[in-house]
Amino acid sequence: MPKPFKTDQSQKQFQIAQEHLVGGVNSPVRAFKSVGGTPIFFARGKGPYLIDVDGNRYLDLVGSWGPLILGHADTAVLNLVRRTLRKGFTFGAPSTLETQLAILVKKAFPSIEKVRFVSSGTESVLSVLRLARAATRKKRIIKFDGCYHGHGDSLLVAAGSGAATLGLPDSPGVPEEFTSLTLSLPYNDLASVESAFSKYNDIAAVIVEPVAGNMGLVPPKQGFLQGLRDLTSKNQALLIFDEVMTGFRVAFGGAQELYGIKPDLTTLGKILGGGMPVGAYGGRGDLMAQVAPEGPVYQAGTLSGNPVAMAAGIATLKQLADRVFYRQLEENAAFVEEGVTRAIPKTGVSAVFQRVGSMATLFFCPRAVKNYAQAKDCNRKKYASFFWAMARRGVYIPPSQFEAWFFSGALAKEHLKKILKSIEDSLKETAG
Ligand code: KE4
Repeated sequence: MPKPFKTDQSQKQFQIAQEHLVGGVNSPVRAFKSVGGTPIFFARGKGPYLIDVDGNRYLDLVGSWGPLILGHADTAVLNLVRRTLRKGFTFGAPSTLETQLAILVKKAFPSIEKVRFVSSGTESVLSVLRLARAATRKKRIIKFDGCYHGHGDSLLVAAGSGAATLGLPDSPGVPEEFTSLTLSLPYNDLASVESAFSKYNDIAAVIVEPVAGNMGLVPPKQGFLQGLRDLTSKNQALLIFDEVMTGFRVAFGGAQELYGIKPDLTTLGKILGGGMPVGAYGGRGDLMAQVAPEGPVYQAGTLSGNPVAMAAGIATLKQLADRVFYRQLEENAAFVEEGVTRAIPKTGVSAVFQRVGSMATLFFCPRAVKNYAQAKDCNRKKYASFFWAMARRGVYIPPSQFEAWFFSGALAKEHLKKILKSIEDSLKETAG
């Protein structure tokens, strides 16, 4: 049985936080609503580890929801950020670091001819949808059930991630006028997209998580992404890949590199900022030329492209650019997938492990999960007890069935073996 797991300090800190912060957190999914218990407060991270305020140490499979593909407090990132900080934090004016990061983004994403940096994934999606509607002079947007594209009003329809975790597919405060132009269809269901295009002639764009991570990890079915590419081209609509999570994650060039599909526009975030607040949108030059100040589509941001965040992104992407990194990451994640898949039948639990690159999810259900409806059928109570069984064994996975796990490059073989053993033991404990 694992060592006693103290959470006194987290409980004390959560008590205080709740007096000042809404729900004691700054993002709902951190409130542990779907796994129960007190949210864990972390004191620091280094490499593959997180240490909480009670001194418990964990191998981290959340990586701050994706950004920390290099692990915590990566030395090269730290050094460049430190050097940059000494020269000032932000100028609200152009700096060469923005250009450097933009060049790195274009090197990774050949479909991106021009970039605009913002400060979050939500901001990148808000901006890219405004651009898509302006460029096509059409209003309707297609998204997919269980996909989450940030908390912009018109996209909080059957959204995944925290909205699904809290069972808030549609948030109060969003007037139906704002969502009436959003069509949310089942993920991996090309026929539903085809019939939408035959029914509506005002569809500006289809936005998709090319690998879904916000309903848990659901890969695109063979032909799904190509089908979206063909249907949008045929109907003069734009294809937007929301690669906030998959960008620099499933490959240096994201899902569009992995599956060989060229979207018209792409949104980025998370890894792009190396742990600092950075989002971006970019794509075809003729489309991006319509964004102010080149064109009339307005979008702005006080801290967009600030040097410190740019430095963290540059130092991160430079370590990923040689792609050797991804070979090792793939080998490590495949090692875990193989071990878990072999172990599941021995544990008496009905579960399935799904993975694309270093993104994965263990679903508590008997068969593969291909869409949101199937993800919602999984046994979330089992997931909750599994989450705590893993935490007690020193492995931190997302506190929700509707999130993806992220393997970082800081995990070595001995860590992977500990993770595997913890998963097998935790599954057996959950079966009981
Ligand atoms: P942010 O505004 O949280 O930087 O990005 C929004 C976003 C956009 N697109 C995709 C595909 C995303 O996954 C996200 C944010 N992801 C969630 C985790 N599933 C962020 C975690 C949170 O909300 O606390």
